[in-house]
Amino acid sequence: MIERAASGDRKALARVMTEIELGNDRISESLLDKLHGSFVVGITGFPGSGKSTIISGLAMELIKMGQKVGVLCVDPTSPLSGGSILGDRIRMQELSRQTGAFIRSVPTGGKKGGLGYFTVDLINALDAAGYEKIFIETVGAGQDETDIHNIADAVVMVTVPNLGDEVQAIKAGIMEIADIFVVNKADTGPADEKVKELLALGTAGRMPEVIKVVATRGEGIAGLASAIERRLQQSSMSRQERIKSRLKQLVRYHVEYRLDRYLASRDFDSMANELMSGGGIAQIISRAAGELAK
Ligand SMILES: Nc1nc2c(ncn2[C@@H]2O[C@H](COP(=O)(O)OP(=O)(O)O)[C@@H](O)[C@H]2O)c(=O)[nH]1
Ligand SMILES: [Mg+2]
Repeated sequence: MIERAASGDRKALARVMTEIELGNDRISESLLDKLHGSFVVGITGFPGSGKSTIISGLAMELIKMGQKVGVLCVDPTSPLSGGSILGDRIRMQELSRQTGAFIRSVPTGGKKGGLGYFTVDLINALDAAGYEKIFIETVGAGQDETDIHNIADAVVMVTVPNLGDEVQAIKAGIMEIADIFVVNKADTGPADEKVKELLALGTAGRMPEVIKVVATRGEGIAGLASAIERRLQQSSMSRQERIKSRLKQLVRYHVEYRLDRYLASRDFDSMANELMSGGGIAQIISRAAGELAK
């Protein structure tokens, strides 16, 4: 299945991803000697800011140049409410018909930090299958959403005119939030003011890159594509270092996954009793740690 996925079989790739999401570690492990070290680009911003439309535009440009592009749409909503996946599907309809594109939505499954527990494994699956650029669409304005910064080689934050609130959020730490800012929907309001506002948050040492875009008309997409490309080429990390740095996150996520599940399922009542009747804390924890690895 892995071999077929790596050689371009899309159905096999979809099955590999399903296995990953079911928590099949063997599958995740068998990808490791097939990684190329693809570039990962995070696209973040409020719902409705135009992330999916922008990714569509960017990906179509890359596909025209002969690249293979993977897209992971992280969906923070609960499976019960159905999520925003439908909207993403519609926005990316043209893209999804391209043989050079592979789009997948990823439930967060309750993980904190903005991404799902198995996102790095899914990146690896796309990487092993030869997708050289991987976009991750994630909802947020920076603060509650730290994962993407540890995983992506470049982060783009999408804002729109007439939305003042998030500038305050950005002020908290502009440089940590994104490498590139997009003022999308420049056709709907005072976009130049918004650009100025964002630029004003820069410091002498580091100015943010701000790009005006009308994603629905494709305006500014080429400029954004080259800004992202510049950013990726500036990175001093080698392919091997990119792979390694993502694997560090993979291990963290898997620990988090098991820990969260453990905490949700355990009978802490009996542990409290054990503690009261003289069981040591370290003893209880070491038994818990043993169970985590199972
Ligand atoms: N007027 C205008 N509408 C846009 C633009 N970009 C996206 N939209 C619309 O905004 C809505 C949300 O876009 P979408 O890409 O789904 O946003 P997401 O939730 O951030 O992924 C859709 O109806 C898009 O057609 C733009 O540049 N101008
Ligand atoms: Mg979307």
